[in-house]
Parts: sequence; structure tokens; C-alpha cells
Amino acid sequence: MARYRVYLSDVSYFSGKLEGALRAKRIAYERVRITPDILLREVLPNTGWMKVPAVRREDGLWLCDSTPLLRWLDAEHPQRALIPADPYRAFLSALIEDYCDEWQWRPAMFWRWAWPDNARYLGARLGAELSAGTPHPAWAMGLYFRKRQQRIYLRGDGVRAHNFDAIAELYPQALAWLEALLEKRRYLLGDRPSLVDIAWFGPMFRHYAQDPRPAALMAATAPRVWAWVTRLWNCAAEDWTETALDDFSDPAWAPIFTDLGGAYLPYLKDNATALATGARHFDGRYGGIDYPRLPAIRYRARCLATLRHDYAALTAETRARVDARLAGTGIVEVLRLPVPEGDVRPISSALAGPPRQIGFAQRLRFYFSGTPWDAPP
Ligand SMILES: N[C@@H](CCC(=O)N[C@@H](CS)C(=O)NCC(=O)O)C(=O)O
Repeated sequence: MARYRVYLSDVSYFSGKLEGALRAKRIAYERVRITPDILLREVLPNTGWMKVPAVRREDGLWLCDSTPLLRWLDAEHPQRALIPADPYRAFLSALIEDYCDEWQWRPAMFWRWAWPDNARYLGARLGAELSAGTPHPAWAMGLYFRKRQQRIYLRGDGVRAHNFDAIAELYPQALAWLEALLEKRRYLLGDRPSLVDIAWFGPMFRHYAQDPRPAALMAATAPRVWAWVTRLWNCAAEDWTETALDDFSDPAWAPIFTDLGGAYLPYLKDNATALATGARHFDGRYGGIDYPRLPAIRYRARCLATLRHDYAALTAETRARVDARLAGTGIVEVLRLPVPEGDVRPISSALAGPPRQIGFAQRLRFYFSGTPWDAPP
């Protein structure tokens, strides 16, 4: 029997990200596809949120949140390490991971749910997956989730008619960035996978390479990315030694760092300010796109606190290298601001803590709506 049981969904961004890492590290695991019932009875009480992936070790230890989980896995299973050993590469990789998880999320949700053809197909897939073994008809579950995802992650995340085309363009833009990096190497930092491959795998695998509309575009315009997605999924078949990784000096990384400093970090900063002042929504212009009524998200304030904390913890020598590489992007100016006090703690552990009692009323509410986007882990 596998030592780990991974609660996941076959269409999920972060489940695909974690599975990519487990496969790359040759860690065996049992897949448990979630239903609302499994989420409520197992995942929620043991992790505190109804999100996937969640991991249960055979001795009953529960882990969640793919970002700290990847650190935990590399520490627990040092073979085929994904996190670069050298702190300079590790810091820049973590920066890119955070950007992929949180800032590539909107265009990935957009390409899934914004057009009726793709949204109907995904609704049907999700409906079938989530209704398996339940009394609910798959079509009703699919319709419910299609509407829910559109409400929360499109309209509720600043997508409107005026910015529709600009948000759509973010995906072909990302394809062009990765296509340029993959022109010279098999993986994003060299000849073997590492954290930045796993990070980009989040949006690129379950959403862009597998949803019909973006998959057609990837195959037609970015064949190297198409091949890299498959290569990464299959990389357990490749032997590798932990050879040195590239040092991010390739200018092909420049547009990614430019977007991080020009759009994502200003957004993270405004999000943290909104939370600190008790605002539930804020408007912002990031990367030249106007987003109205963005929700203030506590988890993302913790992402910023984590980046600031990690930056402050670098040695002077490593920080000087990071500063030199990121000069002119605006990134370090945001990272140098102090880590705020209070309950916006850096994200430091994947361990889920003791099981929680979930009352009947809360259980009923969560059954129909899921935990809110921003429920604390
Ligand atoms: N930060 C978490 C995010 C996990 C997450 O948001 N998972 C999505 C699926 S890709 C989910 O379960 N969403 C549930 C919902 O929308 O209610 C991680 O990295 O694992």
C-alpha cells in the first residue's frame, strides 16, 4: 500500500501541481478523487478547509497547501530534490512559484470558465467527478459548479467586459515566455525539473493543456510548452543527478520578473493594505489592466508576508545577488517593506494541526457552497 493518500480532483490546478512533484520525485501515492461528502467528512475536519490537494500519511498525519507541502516533501524525501540547493536560486524559484500560484490563477480560471463551450465541458467533467457515489445528478452538480466558479473567480475576481480581451491575452503571453525559455533547455532551469517547472505546471497542465480551448492554442502556437508539459508528467521515467541549475541569467526570464514587479507585487501590496484597513474589496490597475472590486484575500497577505520574511532571512551576499538580478523590476522595493505584525503570519508549515469539530449548520452551509475562497487553513 502507498504511504500517502492524496485527496485530489482530476481537473484541479493545485492537485496537478502536487502530482507533478510526487511523480518527479518517484513518491508512490494513492489517488482519492473527492466528492462533496469526502471533502466534508475527511478533508475539512482534518485540514480546516475544503480544498485540494490534501495529503494523509499512513500514520494519520494530514498535510495541505501545495507550497509548504513541496518543502516538506523535499525535506522528508531528499532524493530528486526539486527545490534548488543554493539559496539564491531557491529564493527566485519561490518568488516565481508564488506568482504562478496566485497571479496565473485568474487567467487560468478565465480560460476555463469565460467561454460557454469550454465552461460547459468542464462543468460536465466536474459534475461527473463530484457526483460519483452521491444521489445528485451529474448535470445538476456540473451546472451548479459552473455558475459558482464563474461567480467567484470571474465576476468576483474583477473580470468584466472592459478587461475581457486583456485578461484573455495573459495566457498566450505566458506561452510565449515559456516557449522562449524552452528553446534552449528541456526544463525551465536546465536538463532536469525543479521548483519553477512544478510552479508553471499548475496553470499549464490541468487547465491549459487539458481544457479543450486553451489546449488547442497551446498545440498550435507553443509546441515546446506542449512537449514540456508531457515531459514533466512523465519525468519519473528519466534518471537524473542533481546537476547545477541555470542561474536565471537568461534574458528570457526578464518579462516574467517584469510582470512580477509591475503587476503582481503591487497587487499583493494593495491586497495587504485593504485587509489591514478592514476593506473587503479594492480596485486596482495592474500590468495595465483595470480590475474593479477585487476581494481582499487573507491567504495572499500571508503570501506577501512569506516573501518578505524569506527575503529578510537571506544572507547579505545572497541578497545582493537577488537585488542585482531583480534591479529595475520594482520587486525588491516591495520585499524590503517590513513584515506586518498580527495575524498575517508567513506560511511556514504544511502540517494541518489537530482535527476540528464542524457543527451541523456549518457543515450544511459548506456542503452547498464550499469553504469560502479565503477560509484560513
Ligand atoms: N494554496 C492552496 C490552494 C488550493 C486550492 O485552491 N485548490 C482548489 C482546487 S485547484 C480548490 O480546492 N478549490 C475549492 C473551491 O474553490 O471551493 C494550494 O497550493 O494547495
